[in-house]
Amino acid sequence: DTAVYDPAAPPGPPHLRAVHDGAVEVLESNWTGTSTVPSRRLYPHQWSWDSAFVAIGLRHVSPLRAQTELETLLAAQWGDGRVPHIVFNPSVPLDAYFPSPDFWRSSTAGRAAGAPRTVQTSGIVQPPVHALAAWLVHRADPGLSRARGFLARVYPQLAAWHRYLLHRRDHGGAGLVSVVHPWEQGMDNAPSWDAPLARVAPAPARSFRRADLDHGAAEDRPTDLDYGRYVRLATDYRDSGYADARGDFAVEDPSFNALLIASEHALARIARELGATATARHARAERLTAALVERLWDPAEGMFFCRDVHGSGGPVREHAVSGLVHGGGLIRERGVSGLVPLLLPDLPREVAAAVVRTLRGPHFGCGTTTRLVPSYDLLGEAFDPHRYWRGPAWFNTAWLLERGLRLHGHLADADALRRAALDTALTSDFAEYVDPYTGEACGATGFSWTAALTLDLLH
Ligand code: 9YW
Repeated sequence: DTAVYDPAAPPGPPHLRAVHDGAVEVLESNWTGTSTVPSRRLYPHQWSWDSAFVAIGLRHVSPLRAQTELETLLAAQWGDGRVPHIVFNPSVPLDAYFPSPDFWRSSTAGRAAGAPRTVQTSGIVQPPVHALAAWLVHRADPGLSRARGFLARVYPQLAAWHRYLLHRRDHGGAGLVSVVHPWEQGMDNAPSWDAPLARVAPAPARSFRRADLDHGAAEDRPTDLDYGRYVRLATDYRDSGYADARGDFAVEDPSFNALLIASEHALARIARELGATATARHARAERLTAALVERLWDPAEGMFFCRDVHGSGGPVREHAVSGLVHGGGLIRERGVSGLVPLLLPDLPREVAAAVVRTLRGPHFGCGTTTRLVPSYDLLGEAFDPHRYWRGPAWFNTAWLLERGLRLHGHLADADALRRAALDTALTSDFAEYVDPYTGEACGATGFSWTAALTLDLLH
C-alpha cells in the first residue's frame, strides 16, 4: 500500500485540503533542485527574501528542502557579509530577466567587496528575513537540523550578514539600516520612494531592455521612468565597486528594519540553541526597536514612515507620477511597510495598539472595506489597485501582519486575516499580488511565497 508514503494530511475541511495541495504543487513546480524560483516565467532565478519566505512554508513539506533553500542562498554570500538580492541560474538565457548578470558584473565589479567567483549575483540586498526563517526551519525538525549541523553552519553566515547591515549601512548614523535602492526594500515602486527617487537622473530608456514586460502587463508594473531611475542608481553603485559610501539615495525603511530586528531576536535563539549566550543579541534587538520608534514612528498618524536620510531640509520637488513630494525627513506616504513593525515583540503597547487601529481604519480597511491589506493607502493620491506596490495586496505582508496581530493578542483580527489570505490564495491561483478589494489576480500566478506562506498559515 503506497499510501504510507503520502505526506500527512493537515487537519481541516476539504477546501483547506485544496489550499494545501495547491500550495505544495506550486512549490514542487518552482523547485530547481537546490532552490525555488519565485515564478517560472517572470523571475527565473533565486531571490533573497523570497527564499526566506519560501523556506518558512517549505519546512512543513520538506525540512530538508527548506534547509537547502537557505544554504544555497548563503553560499552566494559576499566576503563583506552582504547576501545578494539575486543569485543567477547560469542555465537561464541572459535576456530572460533584466538586470542580468552582465549588468551587475558581480565577479569583477564586486571583487573588492568579496563577491563570489563561481556564482553570478546582483550587488544589492533585500530584507534580512533569513535568520528568522532559519530558526523556524530548525524548529520544524530539530533532529534533522542537528544531524546536519544546519544551525552551526548558517549561524556565522547570518551573523556576518547582520554585521554588514548594521556597520556598513548605517548611513543615517542612528543605528538603523538604510537601503540604497528601492529594489533592496522589496516594494519596488512604492510611493514612499517617489520623493528620494525624484533626485535621481533616469538612465536613458534606450540603454536597457525591460524583460519584465515580456511576461507582465505594463499597467500592473513600474513605469519606464521608474526603471530609468532604478538603472541609474544600480549602475552608479556598481561603478563604485559596490562600496558603501553615502550615495544619492539612502532611506531608512520601517519594514526592512523591523525584519532585521525580528531576525536579530531569532539569531539570539539560534545562539542559545548552539550553547552560546543570547543576551547581547536580544539587547541589541531592543535597542534597535527603540531607535525604530524614535526615528520612524509618527504618533499623530499612528504609523511608521520611511526616513529620507539625505532629504532633511531639502526643497520640495515635483514627481511625474504623484505630483508634489516632500523635501526630506519623514516621507509621509502611508505604505504597508509602516505597519510591518507590528511583528516586533518589544513594541511599546500604545504603539502596537495604534498600528492596529490604523490597519483597521479607512487607509487600509482591514476587516472592513478591503479583502486583503493593500500595499498602499486606499485614500492616497498615488493609489492604484493594480499597479504593483502602489495599492495591490501581497501575501507576504498579509503573513507578517497576521503574525503581528496574533503576537499582540488580537486573535479575532488575526483569524480573519488568515482566512482571507487562505481563500484569496486559492481563488487567485496563488497570485503574486491581488486587487485589495476584489481579490482578482495580478502579476504572475503560481507565485512561490504566496504558496509557501499559505502553507505556513495552514499549520
Ligand atoms: C522585479 C521576486 C521579486 C521580489 C520583489 C518584487 C519583485 C523584481 O519580484 O521584484 O523585477 O520587479 O518587488 O519584492 O523579491 O519575487
